Amino acid sequence: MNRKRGLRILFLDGPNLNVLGDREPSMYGRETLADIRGAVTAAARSEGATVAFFQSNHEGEIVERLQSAKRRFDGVVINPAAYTHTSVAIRDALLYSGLPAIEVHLTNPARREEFRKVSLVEDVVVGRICGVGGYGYTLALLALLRHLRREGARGQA
Ligand code: DHK
Repeated sequence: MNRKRGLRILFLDGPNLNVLGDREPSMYGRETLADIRGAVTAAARSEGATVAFFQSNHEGEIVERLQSAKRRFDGVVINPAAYTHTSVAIRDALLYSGLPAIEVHLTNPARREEFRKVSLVEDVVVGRICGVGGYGYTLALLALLRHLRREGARGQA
């Protein structure tokens, strides 16, 4: 952690999250990814943290972004979307990055179809925030910053 620069958090979003607002609004809401990013950016500014965003519909691109995040970020907020339920590759890349992560979902997958009840990253993240829509991203940022600051303080003790 670099105290002068502030903590750097990478937000990663998986497939179909680029069409939020237009996609099954009764399920995912009317908020767009740009709206969510705006709220996260404002929260990051007041926390003195730096945020970067990446969305892809392609598994390999998410894997590559996680690989390159190692040593360039302090933590990750990830919504792997449909890849949550299928991608060993994203799980492995998250482990490779060595970065503490929070898993976010707009909906609560536990209340949906059986196949959404499996998360291949749930046991390698610090925590999960589900079912509160786009607000979950801001909550994830605050939770991750708190986690990192606590870990940092512990490291100095
Ligand atoms: C988003 C998706 O695209 C789904 O495939 C997941 C997740 C749930 C969400 O709630 O953010 O099953």
